Amino acid sequence: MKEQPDTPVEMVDPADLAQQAERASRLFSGRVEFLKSAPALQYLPEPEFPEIAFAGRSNVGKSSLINAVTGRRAIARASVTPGRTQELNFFEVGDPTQFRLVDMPGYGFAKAPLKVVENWRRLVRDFLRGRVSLKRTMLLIDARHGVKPVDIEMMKMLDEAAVGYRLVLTKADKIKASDVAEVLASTQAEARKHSAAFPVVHVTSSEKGMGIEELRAAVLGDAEI
Ligand SMILES: Nc1nc2c(ncn2[C@@H]2O[C@H](COP(=O)(O)OP(=O)(O)O)[C@@H](O)[C@H]2O)c(=O)[nH]1
Ligand SMILES: [Mg+2]
Repeated sequence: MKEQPDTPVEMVDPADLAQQAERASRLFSGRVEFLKSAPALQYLPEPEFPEIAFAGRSNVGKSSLINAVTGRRAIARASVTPGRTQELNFFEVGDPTQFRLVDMPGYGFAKAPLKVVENWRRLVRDFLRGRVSLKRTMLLIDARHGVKPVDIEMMKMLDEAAVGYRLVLTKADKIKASDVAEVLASTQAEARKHSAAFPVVHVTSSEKGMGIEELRAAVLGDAEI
């Protein structure tokens, strides 16, 4: 039997990938606009466009990555003030709108009251389960720490909701290349244990622009599925 490539990326023609990246960067250099914050499900915008969510522990580099992908200096941070961390923030891309980015509330913050954690879990789980327009989630993992038990909990929520997700290592500039290779291998090994996880893990640095173009192309591709 012919051996199957185990990664979707290997099946993509490099020329197509380059074209996709160019299209993505053109799209992101146009209209990107904050739409609204939803502190509870009843405040969600109508699910009229495809959505790509960004999730991860607080401080993992979520806002920085959204800013890097959209080529804005502070679009994600502008709407997320410290007291409003338990909200889903929606951004629109394209004119007319092509898709939305969703900045999900961070998790794993130290010493959070139980009630806050429970609210987070309910909001996130209900959103993942019920959001028909949600095409993909980018789950950010700090390259310095690798996948932690709280991240595995999040991965299980995504598996159970059958929401496909890509693992994205952040802050790769902060560690040596050999350590990046090691955390990439262990993260890929973890991804293989999860039904809804992509086998290919992205390596990024918002600070240095590493992996941003590829991620942009992936976001666009996922939004168009
Ligand atoms: N060196 C480096 N620092 C980063 C990178 N991404 C984020 N940071 C820093 O990590 C901290 C948390 O980033 P932020 O985007 O606010 O994380 P969030 O809480 O997940 O939204 C900030 O001090 C950022 O400047 C990166 O790629 N490289
Ligand atoms: Mg943030």
